[in-house]
Amino acid sequence: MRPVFTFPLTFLLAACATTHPIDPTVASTSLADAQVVEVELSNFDFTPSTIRLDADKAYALHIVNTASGGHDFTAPEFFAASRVAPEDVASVRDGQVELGGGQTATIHLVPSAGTFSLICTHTGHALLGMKGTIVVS
Ligand SMILES: [Cu+2]
Repeated sequence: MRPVFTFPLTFLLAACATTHPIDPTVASTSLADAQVVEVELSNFDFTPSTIRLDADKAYALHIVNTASGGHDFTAPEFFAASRVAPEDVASVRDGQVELGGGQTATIHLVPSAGTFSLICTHTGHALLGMKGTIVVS
């Protein structure tokens, strides 16, 4: 008897290929020359609280949590409007980069123009001032 899993396996591979596309625009952008922008997360601030970027330019967003507790960098509209490098897509979940105490993350991306809100969604942190704005022009 022929293996019955041949068709489903082929289908699964095809599904993976279509749900995990590689953006040719990001790949062709010289991310090696990306400008490093550092954003510090602390109790209870983003520094700087207003992040200014140029549209269609490559950046390495270096997010540093200097606190001993966890914080997140949540900007779903910003990430949705940006082309995030394929290798960094997994670090951004639902527009959010979660960082435990002392952790860092670097997200390579090319932003699009707009003004986007930035917030830490940990309970009470935004009320204590942990919010900001990302301005891309
Ligand atoms: Cu926080």
